Amino acid sequence: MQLDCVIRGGTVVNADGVSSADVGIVGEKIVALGSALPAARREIDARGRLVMPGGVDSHCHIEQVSSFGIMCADDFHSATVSAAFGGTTTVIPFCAQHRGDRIPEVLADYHRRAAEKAVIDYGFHLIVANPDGDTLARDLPEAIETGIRSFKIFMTYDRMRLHDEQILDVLMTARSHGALVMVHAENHGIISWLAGRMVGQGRVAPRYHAICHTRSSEAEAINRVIALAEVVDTPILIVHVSTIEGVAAIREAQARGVKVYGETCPQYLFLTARDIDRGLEGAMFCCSPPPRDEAAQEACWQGLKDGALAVYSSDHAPYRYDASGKLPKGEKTTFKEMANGVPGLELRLPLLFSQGVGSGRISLPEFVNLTATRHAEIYGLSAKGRIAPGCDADIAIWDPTRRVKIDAALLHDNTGYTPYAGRELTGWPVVVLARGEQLIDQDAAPGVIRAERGRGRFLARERSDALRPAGQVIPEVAQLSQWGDSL
Ligand code: DUC
Ligand code: ZN
Ligand code: ZN
Repeated sequence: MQLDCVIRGGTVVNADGVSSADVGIVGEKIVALGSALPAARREIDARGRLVMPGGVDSHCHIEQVSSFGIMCADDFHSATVSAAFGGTTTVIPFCAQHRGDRIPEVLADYHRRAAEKAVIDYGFHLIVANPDGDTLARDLPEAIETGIRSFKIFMTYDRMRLHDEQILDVLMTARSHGALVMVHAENHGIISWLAGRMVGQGRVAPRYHAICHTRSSEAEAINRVIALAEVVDTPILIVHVSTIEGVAAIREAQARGVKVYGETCPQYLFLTARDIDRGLEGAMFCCSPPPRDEAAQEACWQGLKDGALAVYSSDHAPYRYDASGKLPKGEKTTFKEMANGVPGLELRLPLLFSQGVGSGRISLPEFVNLTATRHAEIYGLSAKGRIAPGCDADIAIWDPTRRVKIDAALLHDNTGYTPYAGRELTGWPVVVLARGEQLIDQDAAPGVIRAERGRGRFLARERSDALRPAGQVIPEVAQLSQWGDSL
């Protein structure tokens, strides 16, 4: 067979192991893995380099309006360009329903904007803020039919949060039609009550944000939503887990047989609340939940190691340090008014590689699993996240020795700063292919991306194993005959 491209002489890393192999590509697909593959039209020399699946970032906010009505700094072009430079070749951002929005219109709007601009492939999750009768009976099942197989729900934020009965409704719909429910788990009452007191006392600096979002608020909400998921035996995924207690609650539930997945993000491994404690500039480190302390970082690392946390995503939520984002009221902005979130699409992989693989905390296969393979498995993208015949040729070739000092000017998103400025990382993606097209070659053309706007494709996601109920209905509920098979 005439190969279009061979990546020759590299070390191929998959979630199940490391091997020395050439990778043969025809068109958009990987077709062969082996030694001494025949000459191809295009040859990429990967000697001394790691050949890894492009990252799959299953949690990022792109061209999305927050519940405060603030548009984030990246559109589908800048965000996907930034992702590609960081070695990520698939993203799953959110289509956000706000109260009063109709879901079909929300979806059409995001589809249109992404199709015009994305340079890498993308799926969508759907944020559900208004689970009324039509939404549950018609709009969510229809969205699932189109391959949007995950919903995000919030337990906090005045304009987004669902109460327990609404959460049960969404869980039941997800169970019946095959979707995963992602949960922003923080106790609203604790946070808003504390924030009200702080603001009343004139304590309005960013550091009070971290104080109001207590560890207990995360722990309570995670435990509560796990209890709700158990009632209807529906798999859930807790996003952006940040605390010792949160990781422990997920691990305990998993040990009981509950199907609950966890996610953590760079900000919970590499930042602490001390980063926020620098006056107004702390706003650049403010996200929800907030970074905690070294012990919490350790718990998150441990969770990634033992599977309590299945995936490591960016939660890229970019807001500029100006009136368009973090500081709507300039220097008078209180922590309650500033947009929540930090950028991370481009540095997600380099940070974990340098600090995780480089320090020996995680192995290369674990790195690939946490950044690509597990995302693809859980979110139903069987052609992504692996270097294997039949998979899409989405590949990042890494120079494991390249040292890079982080500076916002190096990055390609529109945030204008990075919380990781000044850090020295070792290991960097130098060549990036997406469905066989070489988008980036940092050796031949540093800082250049060759990718047509809109080349990225929408990915209708499959019904993955993660969506299958555990088969563990609590006995009292199982006896309710009217629920019968629908449970
Ligand atoms: N939740 C997120 O997942 N991202 C940004 C802000 C938030 O509350
Ligand atoms: Zn969230
Ligand atoms: Zn998020």
